[in-house]
Amino acid sequence: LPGAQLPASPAALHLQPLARWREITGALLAPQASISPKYFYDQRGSELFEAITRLPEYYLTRTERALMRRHGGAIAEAVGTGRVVIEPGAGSCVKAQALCRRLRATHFVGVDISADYLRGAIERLRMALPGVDARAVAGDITAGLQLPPDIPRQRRLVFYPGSSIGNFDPLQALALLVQMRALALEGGALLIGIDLPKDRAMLEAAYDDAAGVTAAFNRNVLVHLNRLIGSDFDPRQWQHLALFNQAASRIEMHLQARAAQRVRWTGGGRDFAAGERIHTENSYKHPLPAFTALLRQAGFASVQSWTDARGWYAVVHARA
Ligand code: AVJ
Repeated sequence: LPGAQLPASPAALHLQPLARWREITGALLAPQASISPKYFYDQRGSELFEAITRLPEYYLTRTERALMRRHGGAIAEAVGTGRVVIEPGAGSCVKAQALCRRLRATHFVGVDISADYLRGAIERLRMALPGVDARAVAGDITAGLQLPPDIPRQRRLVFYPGSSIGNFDPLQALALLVQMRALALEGGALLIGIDLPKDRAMLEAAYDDAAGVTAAFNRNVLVHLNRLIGSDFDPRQWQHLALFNQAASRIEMHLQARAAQRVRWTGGGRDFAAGERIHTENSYKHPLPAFTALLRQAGFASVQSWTDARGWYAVVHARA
């Protein structure tokens, strides 16, 4: 887009870290345009994701919850009680609360980039479990997180439920698992949820529900970007796509241009052809043996797992 001019008010540019602007616009300008799935979760996006977890087609959340209930005793026995539970991307801390109760955890550390939301969640956890020393830490584990020095170094358990690891390609996932092992320290452990490979129709329905909630969630990323980089995306011009890529064992979400259009943002822009796609998310479905191998590569030992009767989902415990 030659000669793209700055908008009347380039204030957005000053309020944003330049690094984020560069990251977002760089990805939009690549031959295959993409948006990182981390930008799904503004206020509206977080609400839409909550709604997704209650959809009949989205089996993940309720399958994990049932697994944690059904095997809660065995999991607690394997993990051990009196743990220091650390949850990266803690969000509402609802799952952590159940786990901390079950494990009679001594400490809980919720880590999230959205610090305001996290503080409220930690407050609720403290009310429900007054015996637990609960802390909110603003941070991002993918960016080399440092915990406050008074968090005990013994008996740490990194908790990463919800199959969020699926958003990372295998190499990034390996790097993240290495980070988690470093966070757990010697004698610590990881408890992680993963979604398993399954029938294409079932996967595609889970990411393209009949009520259109996932489509709204996908399109909302454009509204969020409009605020972040001062872009003028029209979400109605973009069609939600969810496709299972069998070779890579991942669900891909895309936004496909309904017509040729020009999108401008602060300091730039791009033309999109009709039918052109922006890749917005990968959600990997790791076979359990492959994921176990990844854990071992990351330095974890003695991997144990629990799977539901239908083989849809797994909760995995690995010692650091
Ligand atoms: C939050 C990454 C686990 O991949 O299933 C839900 C996000 N995207 N529907 C997933 C998501 C579309 C979700 N994770």
